[in-house]
Amino acid sequence: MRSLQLLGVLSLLLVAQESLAFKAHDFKTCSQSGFCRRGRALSARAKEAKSSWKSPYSVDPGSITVASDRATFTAGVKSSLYPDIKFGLELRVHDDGVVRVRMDEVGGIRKRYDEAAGWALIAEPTVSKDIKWTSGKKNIRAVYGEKKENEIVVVFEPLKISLLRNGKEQVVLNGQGLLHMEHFRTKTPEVTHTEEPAAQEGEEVIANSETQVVIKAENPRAWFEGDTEDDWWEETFSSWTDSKPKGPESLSLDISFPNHGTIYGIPQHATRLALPTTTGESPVFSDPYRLYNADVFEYLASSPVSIYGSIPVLHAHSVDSTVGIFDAVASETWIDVGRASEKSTETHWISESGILDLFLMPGPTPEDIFRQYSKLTGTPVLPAHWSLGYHQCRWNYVSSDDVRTVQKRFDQDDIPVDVFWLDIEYSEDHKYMIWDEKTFPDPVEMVNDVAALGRKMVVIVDPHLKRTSNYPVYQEASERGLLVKTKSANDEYEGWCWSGSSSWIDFFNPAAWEWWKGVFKTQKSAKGWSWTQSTEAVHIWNDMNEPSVFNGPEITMPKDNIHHGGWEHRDVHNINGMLFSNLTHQAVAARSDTPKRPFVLTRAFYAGSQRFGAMWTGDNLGTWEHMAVNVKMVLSINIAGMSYAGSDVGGFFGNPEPDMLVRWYQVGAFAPFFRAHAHIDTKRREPFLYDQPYKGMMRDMLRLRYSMLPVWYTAFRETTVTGVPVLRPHYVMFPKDPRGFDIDDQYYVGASGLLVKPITAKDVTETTVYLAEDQVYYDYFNHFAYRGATKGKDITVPAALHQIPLFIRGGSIVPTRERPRRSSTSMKNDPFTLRVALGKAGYARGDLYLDDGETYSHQKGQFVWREFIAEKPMKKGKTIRISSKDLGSAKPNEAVDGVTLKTFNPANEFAKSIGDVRVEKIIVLGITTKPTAVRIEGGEDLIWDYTPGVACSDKKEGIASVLTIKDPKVLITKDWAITIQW
Ligand code: MIG
Repeated sequence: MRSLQLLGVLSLLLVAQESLAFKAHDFKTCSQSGFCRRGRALSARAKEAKSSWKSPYSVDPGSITVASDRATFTAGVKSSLYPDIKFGLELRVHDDGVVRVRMDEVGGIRKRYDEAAGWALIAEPTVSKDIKWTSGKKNIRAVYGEKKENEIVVVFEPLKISLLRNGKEQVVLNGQGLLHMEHFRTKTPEVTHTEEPAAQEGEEVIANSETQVVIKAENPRAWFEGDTEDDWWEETFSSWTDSKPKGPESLSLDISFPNHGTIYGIPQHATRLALPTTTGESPVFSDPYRLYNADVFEYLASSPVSIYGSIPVLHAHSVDSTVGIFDAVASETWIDVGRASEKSTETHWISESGILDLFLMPGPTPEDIFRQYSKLTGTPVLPAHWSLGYHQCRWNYVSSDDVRTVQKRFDQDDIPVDVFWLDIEYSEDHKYMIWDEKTFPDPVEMVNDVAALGRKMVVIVDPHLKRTSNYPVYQEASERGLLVKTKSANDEYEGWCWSGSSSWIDFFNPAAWEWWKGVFKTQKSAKGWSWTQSTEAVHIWNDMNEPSVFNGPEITMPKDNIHHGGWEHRDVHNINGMLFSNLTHQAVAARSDTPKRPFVLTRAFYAGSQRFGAMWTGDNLGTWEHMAVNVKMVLSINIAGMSYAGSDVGGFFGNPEPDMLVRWYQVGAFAPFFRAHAHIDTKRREPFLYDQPYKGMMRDMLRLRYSMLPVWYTAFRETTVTGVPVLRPHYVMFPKDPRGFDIDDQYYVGASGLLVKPITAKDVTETTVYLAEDQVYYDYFNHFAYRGATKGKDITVPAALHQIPLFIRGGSIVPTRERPRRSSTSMKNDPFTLRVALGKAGYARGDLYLDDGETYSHQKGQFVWREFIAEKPMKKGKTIRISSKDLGSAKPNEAVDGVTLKTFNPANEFAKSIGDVRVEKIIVLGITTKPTAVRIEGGEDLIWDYTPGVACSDKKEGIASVLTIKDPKVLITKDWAITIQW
C-alpha cells in the first residue's frame, strides 16, 4: 500500500521535474524579452552616437508648480518626438532627505500601474519642512540637509535629475539620455514601407517576424526608438503567446553613480555581493540582472538570471559616501551594470510596465541608507525566539510516526532542535491543510507530541489550490470570486502545479484577506472552512509563490492574466509572492486570543517582505559552489532589508559527503535562519545518522548556535529598530576601507563584535581572514589574540573540518548561554556566560535583549535590555570595572519593535519572571597582569582563575591572558559591578 503510494508520488515527480529541469531555454534572456531588447537597443544606439546623442525628453519650464508644502514640485515633461504626448514629473523631498521622483503619462489612452509603492511602503512619507525649490531658466534646484550638504537639481533640457552631496554628483538620472517611457498607443493596422531600414552597424536587429511592422527609415523617431515595432503588440516565447492588450508601455532609465565604483543589492541573484558588470569592455555577465520572480530549477551558482524574489534596491558605495536607490516597480525589470571608470558606475533599468517611482536615498553612510530604506518599507519583524533555533526539514517526513521517531532520535543523541517541518506530502492529493489520513491519521496528537517537548512544527501551504469539489479551500475561494482570472477577466485561471489542475488566490483582492484569516482559525467557524486539524504550535511555510506554474510561460502565470482592479499579472508579478506571505503572516497571528508572533517562511519576496517573516534561497545544489554563493546571497538579502534569511543546509539536491554536510552546518549556524532541508530523492541526512567524528561536529555547531541565541536575538532587536541588518559585510562596518568593498565571505553578526568566516571549500585546513582595523581580535575558541592594522591585514587562521573561524572583536562583550539543551524553550531560565574581549584601549561593551520570545508583550514594555561595560574608571590601570546596567530606561527615545521606551520599567513582569537568572561565568580576555583581587563592588571576593598571556594592549600576537570569574552570582536583570584589582 505504502509503496504503491510512494510510486505514485515518484512518478508525478518525474513528470513534474522533467518539465521543470533548468534548461536555459525555459527562461528568457534579454534578447528574448521584447522590451528588454528594445531597451538594450536604445542604449546601443546611444553608445554608437556618442556625444551627438541627446535625450528627447525635456521639462516645460512654464508648467512648473511648487506645492504649498514647498517640498514638492510638479512639471510637465515632453518628448520632442511625440509633441502630443504629455508626461507629468513630480519630485518630493522627504523629511529625512530622501527624494522621490515620479513620472507618469498624463491623459494617455490607458493608465499605467502605480500601486507598487503602495504595497511596499509602510506609510505615506512625510515631506521636509525645510525645502525651498528655486527655479531658474535652465533648472530648478533645492539645497538641503543639516549643513546644506545635499542638493537636488532638475535640468530642463534635456531632462536630467542629479542628487549631489558637497558638490559631488551622487546619483544622476537620464545623464546618458536613456529615459524612455513608451506611451500608450493604438495599434496602426498596417504601415507600408518604401525601403528596407538599414541596420545600424554593430546593432543587433532581432524582431519577431510576425508582428514586425517596419517604420519608414526617414522617421525621425527611429534614431531613438528603433525602426521596427519590435514586439509591441504580441509576443511569443516558446509555445506561449502574450496577447499584450495594452501594447508597448516599457520604461527605460539610466541611473549613474559618477563617484561610486562599487554597487550592491538588487537581490535575488546567485552572484557576488559587489555586483559584477553586465556591459562595457569585458562584462562578467552578458545579460543584465533580471528581476522577475521565478522558480528556476537548479539555478546556476554564478548568474544574473532572476530567481525567486526581487528587491529593487541598490547601494552605490565609495570611500566618500554611500547612496541608495529604491525603484518601486513590480513588473519584469532588467538592470545593466557598467563601469565608466574604476570609480564610477552606470546602470540602466528597463521595466515592462508601471510608472516611474524612484526613491533616491542620500546616505551618506550605509547606516543612513538602512535607516532611510526602512523608514520607507519597514524594518524586519522581530522573530519568535524559538524560530532562531534549528529547523529540521526534508521533503518529506512521511508520517506522524516518522516525525515522532525523528524527534526521539534527536533527543537520544542530545542534539538540539526546535522545529520539525512537513513538506507537501503530508496533504491529501496536495490539497494543503487537508491531512493525508493514511499517513497522518492523528495530526493534532502529533503536533501536541512535538509541542510537549517545547517544540513547534512548520507545515507547508502553497498558493495553488486544487480545482476539485472536495477541497473546501478551493470551493470557497471560487464561490467568493477570489481567484486570479484569465485574460478574459471572467474565467478562473487554471494552471498545472503539484495539485494537478489548480487555481490561485488573488491576494490583490481585499475580500481574500479576511477569508484567508478565517481559513487558519483552529476553531470551527460559522463563516466558512477553518483548519481545525491544526494547533497554535503549527506555523507556515509559503513555497511556490512566485507564483510557480508548471505549465506556464517561464514556469509562472501568463502576463495577461487579470488581478483585482483589472491589472494584468505583468504589472504586479514581483509583488504577488509578498502578498501571500503578508496575508499568511496576518492569518497565523490572528489565530490566538493572546496574539503570538507568527513564523512564515517565504520563497518569493519583494521590498517590504521583511515585515512578514523569513526567506530562504530556494533549491540550492549540494555543491561547494552553491554553499559559497549562498553565503553571499544571504548577505545581499540582508543589506536589501531582509535580515531573516538562510539557505538549505546540506544543499537541496544531492547527497552531500559528511565533510560537506559539516561545513554546511557551520554556514547554517551563522545564518539568521538555520534550516536543514533536502529533496525527496535524497538519502536521509539528519545529524544523528552519522558516525563520529561527523556527528559530534554537527552537534557542536548546533550547540554553538544555541549558546549564541542571545546574540542573535539581540541583533534582531536592533534591526527591528534601525534596519541595520543582522549580517554586516565589511563595507557596512568599515565604509572607508576600500580593501573590504569586495569582501563577501566573512561578516559580522549584528553589533556583537563576532566576526565569522564560514569555510565553503573541501579539505581546507587553514584560511586567511581580513582584519580591517588596528584592533585585537580573539579566536572565539582558543583565545588566540590576533592584531589587525590601520591599513588592514590578512591573518592566517586554522580552519580544519571541526573548526569555523570565529573571532571576537576587541572591545566587545558577548553574552551566551552554554548549557546544552534539547530546544531553545528549555533555556529560558539558564544562566549566562559573558565573554569580555578587551579592546586595545582596555575597554569593552555589549548588550543583551530578552523578552518572552513569543507574544507581543514586549511592545508593552515587558522585556529586559542590559548594557555591559568593562572600563578602567578612576585609578588609572589599577582597576577594571565590569558593570551591568539597564538600557531600556537609559534610552527613552529608542524603541523596541517600534514602541518607544519612555515609560519603560526595568522591574516589569517579564523581568521578574527571570529574576533568578544569573551570570554563571565571566571570561575576561586580554588583561595585562594577574589581578590581586576580584570582587563584587563594595562586597564579597569572588573565585577566579588566571592564565597569563598576551594583553589587549600588546602589539604581539599569541594566546591571550584569560581571567575566568566563576559563578559571580550576579543577576542578569539587575544592576551590578565587579572590580578587578591589582
Ligand atoms: O517544485 O514542496 O523550494 O524546498 O521541498 C518543488 C517541495 C516544490 C520547492 C521548494 C522546496 C520544496 C519543494 N518545492
